[in-house]
Amino acid sequence: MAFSKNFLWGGATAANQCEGAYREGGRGLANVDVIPHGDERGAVLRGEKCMTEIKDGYYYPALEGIDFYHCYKADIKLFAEMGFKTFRLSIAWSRIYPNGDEMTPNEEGLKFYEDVFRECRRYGIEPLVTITHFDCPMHLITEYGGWKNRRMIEFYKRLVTTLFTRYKGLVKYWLTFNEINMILHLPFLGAGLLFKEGEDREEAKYLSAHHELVASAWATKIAHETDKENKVGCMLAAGEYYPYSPLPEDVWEAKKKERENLLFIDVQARGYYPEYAKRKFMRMGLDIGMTEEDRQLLKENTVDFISLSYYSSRCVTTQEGVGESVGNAFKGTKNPYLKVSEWGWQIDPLGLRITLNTLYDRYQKPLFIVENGLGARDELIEDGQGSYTVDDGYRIEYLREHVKAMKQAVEEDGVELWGYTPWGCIDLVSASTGEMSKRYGFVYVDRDNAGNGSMKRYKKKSFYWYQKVIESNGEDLFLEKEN
Ligand code: BGP
Repeated sequence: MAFSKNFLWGGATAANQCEGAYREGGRGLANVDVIPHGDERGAVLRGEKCMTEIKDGYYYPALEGIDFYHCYKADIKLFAEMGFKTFRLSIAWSRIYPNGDEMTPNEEGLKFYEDVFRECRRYGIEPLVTITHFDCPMHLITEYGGWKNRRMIEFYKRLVTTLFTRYKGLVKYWLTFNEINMILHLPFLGAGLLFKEGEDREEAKYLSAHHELVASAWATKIAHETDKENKVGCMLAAGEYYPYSPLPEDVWEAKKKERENLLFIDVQARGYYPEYAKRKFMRMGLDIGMTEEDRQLLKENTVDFISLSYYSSRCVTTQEGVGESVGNAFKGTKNPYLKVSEWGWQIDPLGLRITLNTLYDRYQKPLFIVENGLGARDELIEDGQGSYTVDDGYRIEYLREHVKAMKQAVEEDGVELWGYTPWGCIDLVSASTGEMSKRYGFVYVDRDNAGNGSMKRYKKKSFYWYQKVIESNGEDLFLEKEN
């Protein structure tokens, strides 16, 4: 058997894309609330268009999400029925500290997550908690400038201390920042950054990244001090960079791009900035404000494991006239050998094996795939038993090929992998487009791009497929009918 008996099969979500109830339970406004669906979404995500409040004339899908806030019991029951061993979810910072800089937390917010964790435990599901999955209280952005400000470290420390203390014994697996490298691509979403005309954006992003890296090391330290059972991971938007051709310039370009991402994990897993990063900052004339305390802290508090999202490999070239590809906010060169999803994201299962090997070779720490999946348009059809379903063979195929690749990485290459939580195990709002129609789930949610629908949940064909995968611990990747 490839996977250990403790392998953590499950699914992943994030507060901002599923909870909704943005004004309930004393919750404060956050960056993720004010990102509209539609043409201006990209500019808002990148911090180019300033949006700090809810405005008339826009539709903001996160405000209601899929109403997980009220439906969590029924949703977790469905996850349990699939056999989940773990469930990845995130904390909305502004439920715990509505403004972010208060001295005392909001009990109603704390209670909500406590109830969710207890519900998971009732079914033997281990919660896997992302402390911040893109969200930042709006007050911290308008008052302090988001992560550009070093004071964010202090607010984050307060948040994590509250969480680790309150959920001691209930939560063991923690991720400090979702896709920490996203700050370079979608800085308003990733770190609450807004830019002024003429501001040096590169500088602002790397300065903010340093603050997040220090905050992440604090979280690791505090987590271990609070409970030695705690396991803390970093989280990378991963995907190997391929050179488009064997032209040495293309190979060098791929290496540079790879380092742009790995820089974050180099610091979080090895405990220091690599030489190439120091030179880069020197060339930029950037002082990230590293103190002796920071240096020590980073060194002594590296993560226990490395988690990653993987949707596709990436490709780059220095040559002109080669087609472009899109995907998870990372623009690149079109790889002519790969098929693409309906949203143009390239599909490359072997790339997952390659990516896992790169990360394991480099860091020698356990890995955890906490996002993977296919965003596709689904059609709800009658199931012949008075209800509805989706015949999503395309999703099963995508996932099956990726599970095979991860199995090979474990079995043949010896990569230590703790678990697998496909993204959006229940349909939720897309981060990049704000659409509901870009669905990843095993469970269909009746909701459309304009916010219409009953919010009812229906099991897709992939629900039964995944149930079988988990039951057989990854040995049986086919539904009966397909054999
Ligand atoms: C990752 C994010 C998720 C998720 C996923 C899929 O970058 O961590 O929050 O949304 O990508 O992307 P999308 O929703 O844009 O299809």
